[in-house]
Amino acid sequence: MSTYHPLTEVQAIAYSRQIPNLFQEGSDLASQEIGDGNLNLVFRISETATGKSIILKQALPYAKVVGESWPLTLDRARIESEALLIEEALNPDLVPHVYAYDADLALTVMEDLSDHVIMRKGLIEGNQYPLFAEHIGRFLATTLFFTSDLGKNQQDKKIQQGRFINPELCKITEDLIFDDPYRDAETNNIEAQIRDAAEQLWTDHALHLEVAILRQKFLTSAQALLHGDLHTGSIFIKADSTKVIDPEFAYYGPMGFDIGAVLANLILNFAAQEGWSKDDESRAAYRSYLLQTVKDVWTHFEANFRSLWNEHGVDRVFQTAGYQDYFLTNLLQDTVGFTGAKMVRRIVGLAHVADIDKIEDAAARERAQRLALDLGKALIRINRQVTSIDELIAIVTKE
Ligand code: SR1
Ligand code: MG
Repeated sequence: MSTYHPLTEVQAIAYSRQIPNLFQEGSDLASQEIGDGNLNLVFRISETATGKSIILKQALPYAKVVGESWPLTLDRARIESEALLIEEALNPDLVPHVYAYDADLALTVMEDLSDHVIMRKGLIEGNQYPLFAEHIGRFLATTLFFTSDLGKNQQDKKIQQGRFINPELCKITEDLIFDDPYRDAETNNIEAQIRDAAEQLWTDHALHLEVAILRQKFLTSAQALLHGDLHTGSIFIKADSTKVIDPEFAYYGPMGFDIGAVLANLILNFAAQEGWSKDDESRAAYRSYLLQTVKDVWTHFEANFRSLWNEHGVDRVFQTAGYQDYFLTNLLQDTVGFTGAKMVRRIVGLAHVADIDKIEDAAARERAQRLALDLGKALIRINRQVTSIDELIAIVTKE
């Protein structure tokens, strides 16, 4: 019989006491539920005497953002903990360490990263992270390459894929990103001031064709083990360190979906500068930093990925002259398309981003929303024609 129950702050302390080799027996422990995401409980447990702390992340059997009317599998906690272990083995410096996983409670015990900040918050505050592009480019290249048929034994890859069949979480993405924004869906969350722009989306048939092609890739293209929800709220950061968290949406999917998630959230913040920058000069400077980061993420990713392929490729046929270039052009195109789709969903879909929603001035917020929507649509429209990252940058600069 399952012993699952959502923990209280007090129960989280009792649970932490019985984890071996963490806290001193009988020491004073403090507990705080700090989860601000859409789905889970997150407890921070700290030992008063030593300052030592851990995180307990527990899945709820429903989507917290909507309520108990939206049941959600607890198996996502297993998927998250297994994905973190795979990611940590490939990039030890770029993910939190997992101390333990409890299947009965759907709970993962992991390293506390409270000395970092959530990157979305850092960007909203106008901070710059010069090492981020190198870190995330390496994370993406290593994780995507070594879990794909390019870098992993292809029989082992199929077996691993079986552990990451994640139908319920994938369904959320299929609906919220690749369907609902393009029709008058009940789940949509559209501010009245941009209703006209949302309605235009619903009748844009050329756009719908591109979204259908992207949706098909999301449903069927099992290229690599994805994080599955790699927005700036899934990244902890400080000047010299980047940590990717929260891979509960992990599954085998198209590589461009993860890369696009990173780029989309940088460009959403670019649009949000309508509300955050104090004057034209600071707006231009911060936007230029964001766009340079977009370009650098792709450049670091591509350089790392090509070098891994050249050194560790497992497939003789994939070493055929010209195939690597063909693959990377297609991947860039997918990335551009998924970037656009991930921007559109954050403006008219169920789950928005604080970068834009927290702009208090309604007129500035509307400008940011319209800009993000226009950029997202432009990227979706152009995706299958792009051949260099500079074309993506040119579209964002031009809109
Ligand atoms: C019901 S969950 C809404 C969104 O939150 C997650 O972070 C994913 O992006 C999902 O689409
Ligand atoms: Mg999350």
